[in-house]
Amino acid sequence: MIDKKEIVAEGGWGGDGCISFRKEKHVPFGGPDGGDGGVGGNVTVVANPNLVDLSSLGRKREFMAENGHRGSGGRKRGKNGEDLSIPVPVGTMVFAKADSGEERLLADLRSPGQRILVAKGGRGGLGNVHFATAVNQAPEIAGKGKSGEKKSIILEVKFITDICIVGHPNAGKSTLLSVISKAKPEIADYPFTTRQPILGVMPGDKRDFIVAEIPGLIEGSHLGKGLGNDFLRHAERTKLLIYLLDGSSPSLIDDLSTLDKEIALYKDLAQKPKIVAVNKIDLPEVQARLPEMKQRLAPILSGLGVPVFYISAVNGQAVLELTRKAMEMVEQASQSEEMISPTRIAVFRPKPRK
Ligand SMILES: Nc1nc2c(ncn2[C@@H]2O[C@H](COP(=O)(O)OP(=O)(O)OP(=O)(O)O)[C@@H](O)[C@H]2O)c(=O)[nH]1
Ligand SMILES: [Mg+2]
Repeated sequence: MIDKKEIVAEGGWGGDGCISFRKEKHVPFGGPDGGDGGVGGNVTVVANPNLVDLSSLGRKREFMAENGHRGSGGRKRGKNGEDLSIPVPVGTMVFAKADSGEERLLADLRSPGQRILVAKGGRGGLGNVHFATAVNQAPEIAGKGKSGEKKSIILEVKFITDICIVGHPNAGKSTLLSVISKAKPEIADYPFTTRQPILGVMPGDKRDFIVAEIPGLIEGSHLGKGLGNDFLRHAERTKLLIYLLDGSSPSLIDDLSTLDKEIALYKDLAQKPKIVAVNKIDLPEVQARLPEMKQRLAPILSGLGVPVFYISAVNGQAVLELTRKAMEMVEQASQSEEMISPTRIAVFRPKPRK
């Protein structure tokens, strides 16, 4: 999966202005009539809902729009160069990289079809009609087309999701995603089956919820162990994390603490609302240990206000309860985000004294 790429975007050159003179019968000294050059094409980046990563851009690094065409006689303006659109997934952040290496956010393409102009085409040169003066009525000069803007651009995809399922390899993340959404991730009894984030759409009562499965995390993912923790960039903009634990693991509490540590080591993920789900309770050995698990987990999680569910992704037990709670928490998180958005700052006025 390619979710970060640096490219060079270059607007097309403007077309040159034209040097030409009117040639008409019976008009011995026709004046200048060279038209202007066309404008160079712009380079834009456009959010395309059918893409999930940047692989459609291939190995190409330089993206240049078409040059403007030359002007021609009869005051004809040259054709403008065609714009070049670079398609990227929804959730792509577009940065301009300065020579100093500093990156500045130009746009966060959050909705399908949203676009940003990243490199403007150059202006066309003026035709010789513009250069005629009282003393020079037959100018043999025209303007040259200008070069387009050239910029280093960094494209970084960060999925915009409602829920991210995180957990150790083999915990059953793909199985859970496949039962709550129409996604069809590969499911297998070995670790790291899922090697890139997978998106699914979970239907809710009022709206759909976007759910992602993040590849398995292990102790040391932040140091590059296993598949590393780069994929967590796709959890940065989620509203809720579901920690999925494998109930058949002999070290459930350690698993929880390792997972939580790996999450906390990645940017601000520690601040996200969470639910813990212990999976595979259909297995008899897990059933047998269930009371003990509950006894050990409850005091840790209730203190933190983190709900816990004991589920079986395979037979659906308690999955509905889990998803209901998840949707409720996502809605709560969305509302509190709206409250702190700058356009919604509440103004509190003191009540007049009686
Ligand atoms: N008994 C039982 N097995 C389950 C359950 N959920 C998943 N499994 C099995 O656990 C194994 C791993 O499931 P996956 O869904 O591939 O797990 P994952 O967390 O996506 O694994 P990775 O992608 O490798 O990180 C598979 O053999 C599943 O059939 C469950 O609720 N009960
Ligand atoms: Mg998986």
